[in-house]
Amino acid sequence: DDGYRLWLKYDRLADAGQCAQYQRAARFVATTGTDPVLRTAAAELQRGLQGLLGQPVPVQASMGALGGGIVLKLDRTAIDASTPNAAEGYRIYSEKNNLVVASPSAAGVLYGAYAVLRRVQTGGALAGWAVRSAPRIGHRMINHWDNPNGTVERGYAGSSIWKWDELPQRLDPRYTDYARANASIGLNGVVINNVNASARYLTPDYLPKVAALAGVMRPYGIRVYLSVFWAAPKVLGGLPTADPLDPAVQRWWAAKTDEIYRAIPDFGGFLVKANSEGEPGPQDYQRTHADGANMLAKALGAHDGVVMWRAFVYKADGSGDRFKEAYQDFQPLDGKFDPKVLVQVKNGPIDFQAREPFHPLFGAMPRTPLVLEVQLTQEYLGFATHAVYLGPLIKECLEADTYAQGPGSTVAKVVDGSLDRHAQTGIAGVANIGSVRNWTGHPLGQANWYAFGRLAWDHTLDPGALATEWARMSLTTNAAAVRSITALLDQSRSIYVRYTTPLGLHHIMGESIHYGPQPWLAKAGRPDWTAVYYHRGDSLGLGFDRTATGSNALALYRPAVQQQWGSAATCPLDYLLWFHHVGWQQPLRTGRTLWNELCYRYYTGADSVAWLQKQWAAARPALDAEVYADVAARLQIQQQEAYWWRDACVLYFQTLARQPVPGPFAPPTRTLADIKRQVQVYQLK
Ligand code: BDP
Repeated sequence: DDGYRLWLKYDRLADAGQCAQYQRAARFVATTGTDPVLRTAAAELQRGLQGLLGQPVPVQASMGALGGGIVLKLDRTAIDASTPNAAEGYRIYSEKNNLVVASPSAAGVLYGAYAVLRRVQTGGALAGWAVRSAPRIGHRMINHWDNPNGTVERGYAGSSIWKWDELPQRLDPRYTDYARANASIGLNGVVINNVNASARYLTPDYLPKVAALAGVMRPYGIRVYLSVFWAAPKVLGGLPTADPLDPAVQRWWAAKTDEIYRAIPDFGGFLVKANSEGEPGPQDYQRTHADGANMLAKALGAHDGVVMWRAFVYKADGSGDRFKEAYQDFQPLDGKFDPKVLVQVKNGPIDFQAREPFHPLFGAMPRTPLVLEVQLTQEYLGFATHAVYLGPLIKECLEADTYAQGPGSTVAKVVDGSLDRHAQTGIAGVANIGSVRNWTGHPLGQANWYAFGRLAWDHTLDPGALATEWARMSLTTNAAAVRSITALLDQSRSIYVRYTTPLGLHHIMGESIHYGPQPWLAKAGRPDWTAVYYHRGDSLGLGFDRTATGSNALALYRPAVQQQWGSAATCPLDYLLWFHHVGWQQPLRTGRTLWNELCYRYYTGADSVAWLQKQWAAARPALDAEVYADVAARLQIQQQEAYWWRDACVLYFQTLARQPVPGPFAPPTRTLADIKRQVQVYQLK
């Protein structure tokens, strides 16, 4: 198995009894009409069921007299209209010996069709099955960081899947399979290019190419969006400025937007990274992010599209606490954005670290719809060599309580619009997808794409259950094997945190590449790109004091949150060094001193990779040999690199703490100099 089919494998079910039951319930698929999305739903069901059940499943217009089939139908009353995103919801129920999949929209029927397939793939009964489901979040997006030259920023799975030189004439079949995969997990939007955007996509040369991709996505209920380069009116329009308040600039964007909609009538809208990491933006003209976003919203005019404006900004000079900067720029703009604007906020205040506290903007901008952005590509999580299942990370953020309107004001409720009654809502995952045959490089990385989509649909789902679902659909139906793979996935992120950044350490990875450890990094392009800026280690202790005696970033949160994290004595250890500078000899509530606890976590974390390997080995008899070997080899690399992280961090922090490695752990056999040499290799051009 080369992994290409993802979770849409549809191999013949092994259990003959079960198969026979499904066969009786899936003799045909009935649907009428010519709607392309409805046609997709029927075709996907046919394809999936024929594979799983090994019998012909004709698509027909009538349900016949005897029943025993699956009926797809548009029905405005299928989902209560007051349910958020009701139009995309589906209802599945039995009627006259048929299973009916009904929705107010063809896209909803498609999602229901995939739910039927998932049900069969995971062994649930079809007879008597009744379910109603609507997505809790409206814009469920994949953000590609793909460049026009085919590279992918922070991509570890080959090159871009988009072949610009072949478009629009040649449509790689992979585009369709990509659309199928997204639709099957409920995703409905794709930003096809990098936030560090090229103006190229907006040219008359490239718009037909983008339109061709949109044409592939459309029958799967997916809309295409573009990241835009803020200075495009200068680069493409020959204007002297990109000032959002300049009428010529406004006219340029309005005309460009009309041109896009002529080519792509269902174009989704714009994603913008402005005044961040060297990208131009409205602040270049002393305008605010709201001025910029609102200008684009006006340009969209009557078109059905949105602006997703990123809040990932931090001061160009690296002064201050980066933790606070997006908040300082954006929070005062709450209430100033056009209704077509959503502000897109990363899960944490710094940058996709293995564990971050939730971003303080969540709960602080009640009048602005906030899109949650998470990173599926493992930029800071070991690329495609470390197994890190992100379900728990995403869920941890969604469940974090902002206390914005008292207890229970979770990030999920901010994002799904229920807390502040927003109709526009969104969630975005930065793609971990590339041109390699198995899409994600690490075969287990597929689970991150999968879990993201499922949580985007319903954030109340359990990440462990999603891991099980994914493993069953993608790897094996053997129950014991699925259990050990689920355990592996479920624990993988917390193990990664332990051997890389325990106790709330963050941003101590290799310079620019963001791979491997480099906690000693003290000089970089700017202070907030170093490691010492974040860990603040010295002879006394370790950690960034973000309380009132330090940067006071903690004050950005509600009092109840401040109380939770505000005292080193009571702060959960997972967040300790995010907020406190703690003495090396300070006893923690585990009974160990900070230094000993740090060592304890690095050592046990690194050793736990052996446990991951054991889980994988236990599943071996039930796994495809090719997939087994691939993951097993990657786990070996992970083991080796976990020791690398451990030794680098223990040895470096030891130069500050001046304490021995506590028993029963043996001190590293290599020296810090050995490790630094190894890290330098990654910094060579
Ligand atoms: C950082 C990445 C950088 C991205 C940036 C972003 O290192 O490549 O451009 O995020 O999100 O983590 O804009």
